[in-house]
Amino acid sequence: DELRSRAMASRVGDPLAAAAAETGHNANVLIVEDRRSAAERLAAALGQYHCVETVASPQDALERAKAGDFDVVLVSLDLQDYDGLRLCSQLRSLDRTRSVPVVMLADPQDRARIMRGLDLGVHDYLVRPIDRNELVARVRTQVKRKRFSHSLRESVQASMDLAVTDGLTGLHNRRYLDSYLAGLFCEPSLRERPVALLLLDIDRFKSINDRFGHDAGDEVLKEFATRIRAQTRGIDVVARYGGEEVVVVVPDTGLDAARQVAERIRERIEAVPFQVQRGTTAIDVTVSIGVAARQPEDDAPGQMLKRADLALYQAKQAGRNRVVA
Ligand code: GH3
Ligand code: MG
Ligand code: MG
Ligand code: MG
Repeated sequence: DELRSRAMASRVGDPLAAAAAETGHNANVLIVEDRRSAAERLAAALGQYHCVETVASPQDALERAKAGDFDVVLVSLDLQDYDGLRLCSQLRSLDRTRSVPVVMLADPQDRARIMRGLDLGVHDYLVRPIDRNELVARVRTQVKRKRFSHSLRESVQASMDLAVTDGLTGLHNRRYLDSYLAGLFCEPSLRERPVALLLLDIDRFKSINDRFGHDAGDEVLKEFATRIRAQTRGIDVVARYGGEEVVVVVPDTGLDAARQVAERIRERIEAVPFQVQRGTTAIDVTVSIGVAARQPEDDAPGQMLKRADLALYQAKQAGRNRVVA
């Protein structure tokens, strides 16, 4: 739910940020201009709407652009002893500055360089003498464009996260697990490597719901996920497989090591009762775990899952709260 509401928030947006993005005001603007009077005129015009910083040398410009969080950079094409176009090209190609719009400040005889700049991906240009209103308008357009593409990227990312994440536990979801497992059997480099899988199922979870309510059951599931994650490595994939079932994929691991991981998880679930309803209720929870490793003859993840499921069934039959491998 938290993930979902976070995604919603970034899509709907913070109203203040949205308003600023719409007007294109209050941006951080970097001006690269070594003629003092020209630099002052530009700063005065833009300073009404934005936070402006001025530098005179291309070295300072690169340093500030890499370190700072600028929404737009204005570059004079005729810097002393330096081709401003080269600076534009560097700004466009460096990872740290690539997403910042660049506007060239050119002289009327600079047509050829303006064309080359546009070819390099420079976003816009202004020809001297620079009209104040046009300057303000063009900077604003670039700021809006940058903010829009930034928020678009964030909301696309949020939707992608949602598509592979379980809303209740924050674990990966079944869809993610399925494609991850499929990858282990497709990629030639991965086919040869050992991999094992744990299938975990909370014991008598129905009765936890019945005794303490569905919301308490949800809290148990979240804590269950947290404890599993605490006992696994970064490269292990932990996914919610079904209601109260979780799959852990342990790459580069054989059956014995996987059994030890499972035993450690089982122990950590049993050892400390789950606190729910703001600490007012403590619930004893246990888990049964089936473990399986990839066999040389396996050609699809379903076979390994089926063996883990069978092992889980045996763990339940044998009295629950145990690991069968
Ligand atoms: P066993 O030891 O055999 O696994 O018994 P069990 O009660 O855990 O097994 P069963 O599969 O019969 O019950 C699982 C229950 O999990 C039933 C379902 O209502 C509950 N459940 C599934 N998803 C959720 C959920 O998201 N939240 C809560 N609170 N309960 C869920
Ligand atoms: Mg179940
Ligand atoms: Mg069951
Ligand atoms: Mg169960």
